Amino acid sequence: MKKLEESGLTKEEIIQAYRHILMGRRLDERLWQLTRIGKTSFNISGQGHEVGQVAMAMAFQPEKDYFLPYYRDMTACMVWGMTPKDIMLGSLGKEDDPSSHGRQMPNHYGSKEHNIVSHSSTVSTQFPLATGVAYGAQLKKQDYVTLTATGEGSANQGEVQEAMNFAGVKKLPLIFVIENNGYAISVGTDEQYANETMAERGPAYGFPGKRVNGNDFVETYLAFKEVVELARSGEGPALIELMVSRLTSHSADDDHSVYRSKEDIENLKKNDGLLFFEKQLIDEGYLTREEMTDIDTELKKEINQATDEAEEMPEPTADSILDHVYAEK
Ligand SMILES: Cc1ncc(C[n+]2csc(CCOP(=O)(O)OP(=O)(O)O)c2C)c(N)n1
Ligand SMILES: [Mg+2]
Repeated sequence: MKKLEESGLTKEEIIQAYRHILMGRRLDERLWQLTRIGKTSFNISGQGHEVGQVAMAMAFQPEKDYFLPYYRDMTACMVWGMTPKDIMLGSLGKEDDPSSHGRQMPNHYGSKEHNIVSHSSTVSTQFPLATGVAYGAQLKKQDYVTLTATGEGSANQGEVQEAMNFAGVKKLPLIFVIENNGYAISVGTDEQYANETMAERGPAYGFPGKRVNGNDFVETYLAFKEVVELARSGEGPALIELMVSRLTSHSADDDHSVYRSKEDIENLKKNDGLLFFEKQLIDEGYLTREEMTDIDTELKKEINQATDEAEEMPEPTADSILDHVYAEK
């Protein structure tokens, strides 16, 4: 693991990164609970992706850069500016949900205010949309960079190849991310692709591709920082393959014990990036265990408040069903 000081980030920024990572975990745990008691319809979890997502998102400038996420990117969306209450409003399908005003399934993140473009349930359709957003920067001579992500199974969809090819041809300021957690629902990587790595598809389309350990905060942050700077200075796109773990079942409607052995599931806990990051923070003198406990308590309070406030908000009314669906003239 690279040392935290090698990131070039300040102590405050590293502690902020930890708050984001822990918020991602705790909020997801809450969303999971809400499905179990019947208050929400669904949850798909980013547990095991949080460290990589925070390191990734911190390499961008969310106030101007665009993000076209996929359903596991809740933690990255919060670095981009969404709040736990925004997320909760989406999961509960409320009228004030910034993602879709309650029209979409939970976990389909979007925020006009924060340059986060909502996505379809059809996996990877955000890839060609992202080429359009990035092409816009080029045509309008603006210096924003676009980020889009998907899973390693979804990366085999046809439109992913079309998007990467177009981005390579046009040298778009676009960073493609494949969050490789080893599974597409119940299907392991052996049955998903025959390449050695997903990263090697970057050079096939004429731009860099790099595989990084998404549990190594600094390795991930520096890898993104490098390609974001290149993209912003007109050097074109890059592909990052983020190696992460899916610590939970695919979704709240799945039970991974059906296709993962007990031993594999036990081993997942030993590969939890949150625990690595906490150990690193202690070993390298950034936080004590007591300070972490205090942060955890604070975040849980914030989540309780977000849950209570979101629950009290109104549902969309039946007569507004077509609002926010079609563009107004
Ligand atoms: C085009 C399309 N095919 C199938 C599905 C159903 N589906 C949703 S998620 C998923 C698995 C995706 O796996 P991966 O890309 O590895 O992402 P992960 O869920 O592991 O993060 C599938 C098959 C879908 N939504 N869209
Ligand atoms: Mg996967």
